[in-house]
Amino acid sequence: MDRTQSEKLWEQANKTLVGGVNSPVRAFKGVGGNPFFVQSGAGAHITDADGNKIIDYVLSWGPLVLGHAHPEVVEAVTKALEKGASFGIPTEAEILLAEKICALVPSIEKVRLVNSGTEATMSAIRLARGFTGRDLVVKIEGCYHGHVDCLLVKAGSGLTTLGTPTSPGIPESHAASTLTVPYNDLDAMAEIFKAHGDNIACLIIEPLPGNMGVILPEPGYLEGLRSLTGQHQSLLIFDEVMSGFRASLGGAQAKFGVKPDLTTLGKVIGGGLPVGAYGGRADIMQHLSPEGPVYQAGTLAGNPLATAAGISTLDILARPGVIDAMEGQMTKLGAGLGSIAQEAGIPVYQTQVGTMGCMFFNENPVRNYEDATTSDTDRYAKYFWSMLENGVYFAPSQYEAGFMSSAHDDAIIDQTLDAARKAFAKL
Ligand code: HOZ
Repeated sequence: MDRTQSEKLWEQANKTLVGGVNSPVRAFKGVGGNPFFVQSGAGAHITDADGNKIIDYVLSWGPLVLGHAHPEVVEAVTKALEKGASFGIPTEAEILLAEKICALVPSIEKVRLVNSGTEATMSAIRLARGFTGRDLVVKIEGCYHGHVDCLLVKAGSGLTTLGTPTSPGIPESHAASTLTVPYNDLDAMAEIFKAHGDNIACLIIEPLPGNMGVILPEPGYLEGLRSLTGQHQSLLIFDEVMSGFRASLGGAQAKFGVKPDLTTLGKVIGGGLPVGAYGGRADIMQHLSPEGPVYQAGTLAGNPLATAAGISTLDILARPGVIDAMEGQMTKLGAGLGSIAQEAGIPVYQTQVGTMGCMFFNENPVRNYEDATTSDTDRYAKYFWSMLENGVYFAPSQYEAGFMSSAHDDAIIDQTLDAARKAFAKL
């Protein structure tokens, strides 16, 4: 695989961009070596700076449920751009996107659009604190909620990949307001609530974690969190930035039948453009300015290009059979990879919910962050590079999810499995 142009761009990038990138996990530190540069995307493929055509299972880290540059999404965004890129004045498209979100996500009665998942979680935490008049936040070890100060404690995704799950630069007082508990451990959670329940504003969790690899909630776990938070009048926040519209059309909350008080969203609702959202019970949301005193604002919030992309993406995704077909392809891919691994005698532990999934290089089940970190990351790195060499891009870290799009047809899955046979033969 020719990488001449990518290597040149990498050298150039490092002169002006910190570490050559604008988001750390892109630097490929989790697998070693240098990243490739992308030139364009179409459907299930991206084309790199050297003209290599690569099958993409990262899909911009999740948003591109319809694949790259879906013609209807491109048309919607183009039409919106022709009418003006930003107004900072209400537009009808904001209402339409809000209505779609409220209709699809079971617990959302009212919603606020923002510009990223980080903004959504940061604002949801502020709202929870403002609503309850309490300060403490409980988070789960290995869950990642963007780069919000009080949530960068024992966080997954890029932090775990880089081996620094808690970031310097966060005042002691911020970190002290965050309590952490392992995923899938209801007893530990009950202890925390017993000790601090009266001061806990909220428990924030990825109900289907995707930032320490994809880990499944054990039966009764999410229900247990719902009942504990309810008993202590603390709010339950589901971070569905990743699982929203992927675990199912209504997210993990619809899939597992547990309703949080607040939900944070991002990725899919922007169809590839920068968007986030938080929403939930109307009586909580009405504490937000201008209805209530909790302040949060944004010049580009509800941006017309982003809302156009989001509306079009959700419209297509909600068509009969679309998400089911994608889920079927994910299952086919997982089953294929599983049997190839087994034939090669390489132990793997696989997870899948809806259109997201993960293959841990681990001989044991992975049920929390500690388990995830026992995975063989060196073997993952070899697998990653071998797959890329054979034209398939999975995330450059064992601790990220794999994503399916509606553009991944049977031929693409078969091609992926051919590449995997070659990769596993070398492991
Ligand atoms: N938050 C993303 C991983 N879960 C990383 C996004 C990026 O680096 O582009």
